[in-house]
Amino acid sequence: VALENELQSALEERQFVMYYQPRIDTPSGRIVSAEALIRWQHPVRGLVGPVEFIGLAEETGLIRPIGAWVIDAVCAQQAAWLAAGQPVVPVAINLSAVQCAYAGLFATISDAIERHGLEARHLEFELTETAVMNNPEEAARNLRALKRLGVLLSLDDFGTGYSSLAQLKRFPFDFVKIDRSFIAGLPDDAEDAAIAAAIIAMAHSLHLRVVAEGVETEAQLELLRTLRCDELQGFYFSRPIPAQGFAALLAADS
Ligand code: G
Ligand code: G
Ligand code: MN
Ligand code: NA
Repeated sequence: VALENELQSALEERQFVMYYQPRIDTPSGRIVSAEALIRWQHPVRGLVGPVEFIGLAEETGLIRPIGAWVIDAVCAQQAAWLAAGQPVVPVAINLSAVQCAYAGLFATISDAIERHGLEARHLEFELTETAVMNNPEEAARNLRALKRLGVLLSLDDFGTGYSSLAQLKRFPFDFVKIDRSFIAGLPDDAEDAAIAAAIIAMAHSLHLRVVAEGVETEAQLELLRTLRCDELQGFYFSRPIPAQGFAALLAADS
């Protein structure tokens, strides 16, 4: 209960902050997008990661106002970079199951885009297969409306749920993100390599681009390049970092 009360006041006291982790285009090595990841700057505990509070936020319904704050904060950041004439890449926002099943999700997102004078192509949304399949009808409605608006959509943590890519083809995804549990064993684990190769081949046959998450070594990068994985994300390139640091990385890369 204490943490729940604190989570409620965290929003009012502006204790949340967004970090950004770059995503790299495999052939060119350039930064082509970023994933926005929330952190809680707690007055006593210090920087708290999302695994410690997103679950509670989902259970208590606080994920809706927190999620709306995340969407607004990322839009405000993108608008500030554009206004400053800095290079901008699409930024991907994670959506939880509760958010994807919420009938007001589309309005929350389209209002924020409009309010900040952004274009839809400046944003991407990441959803897990579990989140989508939790309420497939509402998720499909939200995703189709978002796709018409022009945002990018990615299927996050792919391979950890129970659905097949063929089943998910009815949702308008642009990217599949291979879960980092399959990347960790590369290049030596033959089974993980076979799974990664199969996901990439099937995604490509369905005209989806593929992102590998959790890339930590040069050897993983080399294998993923050979497998024609389109984009890479992981500590090998950068940890999630504050907005200013990300802007500096992007400026140096442009
Ligand atoms: O950032 P890592 O650094 O710890 O993120 C852990 C998990 O928290 C990931 O599964 C990620 O999808 C989730 N997460 C991070 N930021 C957000 C957010 O803004 N909203 C939601 N719903 N989940 C997030
Ligand atoms: O579930 P989702 O993919 O949204 O979560 C992203 C999470 O993965 C964040 O917690 C982020 O900090 C973490 N992450 C990003 N890159 C790496 C990496 O190279 N290795 C590991 N172990 N975790 C990573
Ligand atoms: Mn994600
Ligand atoms: Na993921």
